[in-house]
Amino acid sequence: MAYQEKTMKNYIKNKTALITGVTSGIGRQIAIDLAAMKVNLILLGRDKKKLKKLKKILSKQSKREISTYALDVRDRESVEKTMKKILKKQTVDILINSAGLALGMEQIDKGDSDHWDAMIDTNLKGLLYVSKPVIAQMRSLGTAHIVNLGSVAGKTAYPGGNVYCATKAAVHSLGESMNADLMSTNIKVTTIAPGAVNTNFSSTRFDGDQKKADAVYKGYTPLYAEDISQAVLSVLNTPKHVNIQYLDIMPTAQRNPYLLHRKED
Ligand code: 8X3
Repeated sequence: MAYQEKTMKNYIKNKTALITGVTSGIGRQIAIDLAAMKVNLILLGRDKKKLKKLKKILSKQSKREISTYALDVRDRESVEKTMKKILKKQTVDILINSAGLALGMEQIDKGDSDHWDAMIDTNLKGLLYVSKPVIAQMRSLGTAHIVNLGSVAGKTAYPGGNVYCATKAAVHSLGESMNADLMSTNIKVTTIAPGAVNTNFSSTRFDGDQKKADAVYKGYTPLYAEDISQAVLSVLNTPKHVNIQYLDIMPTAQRNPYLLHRKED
């Protein structure tokens, strides 16, 4: 068939997206933007109050179905139970694995083992616990899309990044394996690998030390949650035959974790 010029189409209208980590940052923004694209939403997060508030905001602007589930993706048993409940009554066309965090920036021999567990359990094991039952259902749908939030940290490790970098490298690797395992289906898998994004990421990493967190984004324009969400939307809003498997997004001032151009004040 000859190439035809077409205007932008909404391929995801009326689809249903399940998003983890929606109570802040990138996950929250993706939920807001998908609601505007007329997508039904299943929102997962740890904080019941924040979930309730987000649902209220989104319900006002969207006539789509929105349900929320308070859930810690680290808790395998409750993930299994909750996912069973969700998948019994809804089909998930889009899965956004956004829940994740970094804790600490100590050298490898000084790292806090509890931090390590929390990062591995959330960023890696939590993603697996949620994805497994959703993918099983997606196979029966035939056509679906999974987006995993990776990081430039998963591509290029940096001092003090150690376990966080390792979990994100594992997410990148899982994305490749998911694509391989799902080769014979129309289920697409995308890894999004952002550089510095100004969310609560750094204040969480530095245990609420706002001075340290602000210093991470000083002297240049970082990315914002909106930038990542826009990229996720454009990756999702593609025809069935287009699978964008991997996307790096960096602030223009940052070319990799070591090359960051800061202006002095
Ligand atoms: C966040 C990017 O460079 O702070 O995943 O690790 S970085």
